[in-house]
Amino acid sequence: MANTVTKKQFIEDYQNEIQSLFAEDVNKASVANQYHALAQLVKRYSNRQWTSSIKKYDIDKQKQVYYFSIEFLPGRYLKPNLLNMNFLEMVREGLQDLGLDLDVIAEQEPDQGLGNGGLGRLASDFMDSMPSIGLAAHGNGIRYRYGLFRQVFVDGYQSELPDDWLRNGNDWEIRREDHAVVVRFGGNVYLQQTESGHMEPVYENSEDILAVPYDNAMIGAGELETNNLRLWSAELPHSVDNEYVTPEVRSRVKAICRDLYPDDSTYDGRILRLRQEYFFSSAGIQSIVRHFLDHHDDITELPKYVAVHINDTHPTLVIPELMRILVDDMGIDWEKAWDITTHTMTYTNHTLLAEALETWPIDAIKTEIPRIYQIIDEINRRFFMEMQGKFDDNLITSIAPIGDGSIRMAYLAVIGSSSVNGVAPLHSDLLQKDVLKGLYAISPEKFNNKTNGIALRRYVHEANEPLAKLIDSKLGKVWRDQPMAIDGLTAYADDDQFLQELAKVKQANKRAFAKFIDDKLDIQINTDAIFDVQIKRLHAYKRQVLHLFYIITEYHRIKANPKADFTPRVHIFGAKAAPSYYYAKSVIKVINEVANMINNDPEVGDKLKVVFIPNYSVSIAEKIIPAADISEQISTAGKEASGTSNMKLMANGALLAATLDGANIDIIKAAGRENEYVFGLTTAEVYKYYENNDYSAQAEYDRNPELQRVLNSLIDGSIPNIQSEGWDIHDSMLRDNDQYFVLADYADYVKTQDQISHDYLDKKAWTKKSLANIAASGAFSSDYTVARYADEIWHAPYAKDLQLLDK
Ligand code: CJB
Repeated sequence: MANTVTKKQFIEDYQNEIQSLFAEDVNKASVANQYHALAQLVKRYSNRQWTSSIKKYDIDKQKQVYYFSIEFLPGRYLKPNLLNMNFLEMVREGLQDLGLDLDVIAEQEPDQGLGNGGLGRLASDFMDSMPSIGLAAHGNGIRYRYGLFRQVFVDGYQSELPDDWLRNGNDWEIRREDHAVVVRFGGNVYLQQTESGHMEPVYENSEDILAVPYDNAMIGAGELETNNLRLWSAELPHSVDNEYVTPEVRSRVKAICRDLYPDDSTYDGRILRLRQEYFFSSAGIQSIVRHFLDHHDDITELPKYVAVHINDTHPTLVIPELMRILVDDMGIDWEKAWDITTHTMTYTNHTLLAEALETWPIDAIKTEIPRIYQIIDEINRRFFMEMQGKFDDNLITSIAPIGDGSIRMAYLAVIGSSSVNGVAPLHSDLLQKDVLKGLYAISPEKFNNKTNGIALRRYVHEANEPLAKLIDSKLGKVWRDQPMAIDGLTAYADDDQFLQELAKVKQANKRAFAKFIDDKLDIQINTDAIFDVQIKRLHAYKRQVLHLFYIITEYHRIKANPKADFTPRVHIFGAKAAPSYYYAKSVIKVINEVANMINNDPEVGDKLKVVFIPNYSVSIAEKIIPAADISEQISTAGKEASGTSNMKLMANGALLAATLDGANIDIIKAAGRENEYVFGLTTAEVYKYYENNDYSAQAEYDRNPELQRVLNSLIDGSIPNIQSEGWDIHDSMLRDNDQYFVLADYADYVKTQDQISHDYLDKKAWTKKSLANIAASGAFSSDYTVARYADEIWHAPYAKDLQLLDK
C-alpha cells in the first residue's frame, strides 16, 4: 500500500508542519528545524502503512521474527526512508520549489551510532531488507543514551568524546510507555511449592527496573511492509516512591542504557554489560510472549508463529528468559518448555577470534540474575545427562554451557537453538572444523551458512545516485527491485561509450569526495590519483599496518627516486579503535604521523597523499564508498568472518586488493579473479603455520631489504613526532613474532599493489573491471540474505517474489 502524495500536497503539508511545530515560515526556520519538520512529516506519512502492516501480521497470524541485537547502526534515516517510500525525487523537487536543498537539510540529522561496526550495520541492513521483501521481522535492542564515541584526533592521537546523539531529540521514535515491562535483577530467589504442586520462585530484595520501549518504523522499499525496531530504555518503575529514591539507585538504573560498549569483539567483563544483555533480552521476550498470548491461545504453538534470532552471543539470555517465563510464570513442564524454546531460537555467530567468544563468571550471573543462573544450571545438568553415554566425557565437558567457572554464551546459544549459522562459506566451515567443532560433532544438523549481504538501496541507490541513474539508463528499474538483474550490465563490457560514462560517474564522485575532504580537513587531493580505501574498525587482524607498510614503501621509493614515473595515490582510512585497545591506538597515531610527513613533503607533492578521516560513521561511509577505486580487504586469511565493506565497495565499482578471507572469496568468485587483486597466505597455509609452529617473522625481515627499511623507519626517528608507538608496531612484528602474518604477506602485497599502479593507467581496462564488480554485486543484496534466513532458518513467509534468488 504505497503512499501517494503529490508535490503540491507535500509543499503544503511541509509548510504546515513547520508552522505548527515551530510557529515560523519555511524560509525563516533554521536548517535544523527544517530537518525536524521534514522528518516529522515523513514519519506521519509512513505511520499509516506501519499500523496496517502490524495489524495485518496479527490478523493473518503471519509468523513473526524478532531479531535481537545489542547493536543496531542505522546511521541516518531521512533519505533512505524517502527512497523506500518512492518520495526522494518528489521531495527534492518540492523543497527546491521552496528554495531549499534536501541534501543540506539531510546533513542535519545526527547519525544513530548505536553499534560498533559490521555487526550492527548488518542488523540495520537486515532491518531495511526485511520489510522490503514483505517479511514480518522486527528488531529488538537498546536505546543507548550515547552512541559509539565521537573520535577526534589530537596531535595524531585518537581521543574519545561522548556522542550525544539525542541532544535535539529523535524525530523517528515513538515512546510507548503503555507497553513497558519490568525486568528483575539481583536479590535472593528460592523455590517454593505451590498448592498445585509446582515449584514457584520467591524473590527477595530484587531490583526491579522498568523497560520502556521506543519504537521506530522500518519502512520497506515501495512501502511493501513497515516493521518495527523496538529499542528499550531503562527507567525507575512507577511503583517506586520517587521521593525516597537515592541518587545511587537512580544512577544504577540510568547506567543500563547510557553507553554502547565500545569494544568491538573482545571480551569485556564489566557487570554493566551483563546487565544490558539481560535487560533487553528479558524485556524483549516478555513483550513477545505477551503479544503472542493476545493473539493465540496455545503457548506450545509459539515456534509455529514466532522465531527469535540471537545476533551474536550478547542476547543469548533470551534462552533462559523464555524458559523462566514458560516454567515459572506459565507452569509448563521443563521438557515441554525446552522443546518450545529450542524450536523458537536461532543463532548467528559472527567471529572466528577465540578471544571474542563471550563468557561470564558464574558469580556474576548468580549475583545479578539469580533465577536465570538456576535455569542455566539446570540446562547444563540436563545437557550432561542427555549426552553421557552418547559422547566422550571430555567432549561433553568441553562444550557444556557451564565450564571453567563460567557461563559460555556461544555454547549455550548453540545448545538452546535450532539453527547456528556463520556469515560466509569459509567462516561457516571454520566454525565446524575449529571454533565450534565439539558442538558440531553432537549436532551437525543445526549448522549452516548464510552469507552476509548489504542494503544496496542505501549504498548505491541513495549514496550513489549518479551511478544508479546510469544503470537505470541501460537496464530500466528492474535491478532496483530484483538485484540480480544488475548482471545485465555485463552486456556493456565492450561498449566504449558506456565505459566512458561509467568512468565519468566515478570521476565526478571523486571530485565530490575531494571537496568534502578539502572542506573538512583542508587537505587537497588529486582526483586523478587512485583512491585506495580501507574503512573498518581498527584491529590487528584487519591489518591496517600492512597497508601502512605499503604507504611507507611508496614514500621511500619516491624519496629515493623523485623523478621516476609514479601512479598517484590517495590512501583513505576510516577507523575507530576501542578506547582500551592500546595497540590499535598506536597504529592510528603512526598512520596520522606518516600522513603528516607525506602530505607536507613538497618532493612528494600530488603523487601521494594519506587521509585518515576522523569519526568514521555510516554517513561518512556513504561519502567515501562511491569515490573508491581500490577496496582494501587484507585481513589474515581465516580471521575475518565475512566483511561487508568489501560488498559495499564492489557495488560502487571499486576493485579488491584482498586476501582469500571471509566473503572476499565469494566476491572474487562472483566478479572473476581477473577483475580483482588477490594476494597472500591462504587459510590452509596459516593453519599450517599454527600446526607446525614454524613461522619466523625475523626470517621474513631478514630476506627483504625493502621491508627492513619500512620497519626500521618506525624506530629510527625518520617519522617525525612518533614516540613509543613506532616501537609498539615494531615489537608486535619482530619481538612478538607477528601474530597476524603481516610480514609473510608483505612482499606479495607490495607486488600486487605495484600491479594495481600499473593497471590503473589503462583507464578503459580498469573501468571494465570496475563494471564487472558492479555487475556482480546483485548477489550480495541483503534482500536475498534475509530471504534465505526466512526460508531455511526461520521458516517464515514473505510476500515478495525474488525471482532470481538462488538457494
Ligand atoms: N563483527 O562487527 C563485529 N563485531 C563483533 O563483535 C563480531 C563480529 C563483524 O560482523 C560482521 C557482520 O557479520 C562481519 O562481516 C565481520 O567480519 C565481523 O568482524
